[in-house]
Amino acid sequence: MADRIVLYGDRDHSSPYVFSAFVTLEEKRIPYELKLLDLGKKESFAPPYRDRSITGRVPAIEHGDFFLAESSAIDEYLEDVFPPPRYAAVYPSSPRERARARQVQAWLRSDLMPIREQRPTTVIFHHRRPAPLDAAGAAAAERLLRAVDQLLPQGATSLFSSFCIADADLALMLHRLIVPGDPVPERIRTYAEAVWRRPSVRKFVDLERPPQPTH
Ligand SMILES: N[C@@H](CCC(=O)N[C@@H](CS)C(=O)NCC(=O)O)C(=O)O
Repeated sequence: MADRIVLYGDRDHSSPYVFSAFVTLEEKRIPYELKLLDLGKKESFAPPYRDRSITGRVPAIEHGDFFLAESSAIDEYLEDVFPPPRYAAVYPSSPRERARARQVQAWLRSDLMPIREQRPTTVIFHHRRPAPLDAAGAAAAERLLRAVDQLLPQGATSLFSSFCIADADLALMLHRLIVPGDPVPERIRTYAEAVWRRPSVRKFVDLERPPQPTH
């Protein structure tokens, strides 16, 4: 029997990183169990999760006796262990496109802090109304939109020839602007909304959430 997979997420379903691992599992149609931690109660920093995940952060997956945290490492592990063509691909096959997808993922996780701070995912998933972006937020939004304009082929609904997990991560970042009504050019909005309609993404967006985020 195949090793079972457990995905550890946050009780609020508001982590963009859990989102990424969740979408990968759903795209690949891998059976898994979702276990939720209450980050408001610092459950991820309590043993045994703290020690098994090493970082004390969500997401992590448990696959048999292997435990792994860090969302993009999880996405890549799942791509390696459940590869195409038997399972849907979540990374492009060409080395350059694959590298570009990883670049986008790394960038979204390490930059654009003013957007992440002023447009937290509660704006998307808990319909919180944010204040207008300040100058730093507007500058970060401009950098994001300029990068997407450069990366996205005209009329495309994915960065490469078919969907990859960087599209999901990028669409989430764009929805931080789209949902509260910040200006986003039409073709970029069309792209992000197409990604947002994927069943894997919808399943995460439609998860039942506590009325008040705990974290
Ligand atoms: N770089 C990590 C970031 C993970 C992360 O920051 N997770 C947050 C939730 S969004 C967390 O676990 N926070 C624990 C806490 O603050 O109590 C990844 O990509 O997985």
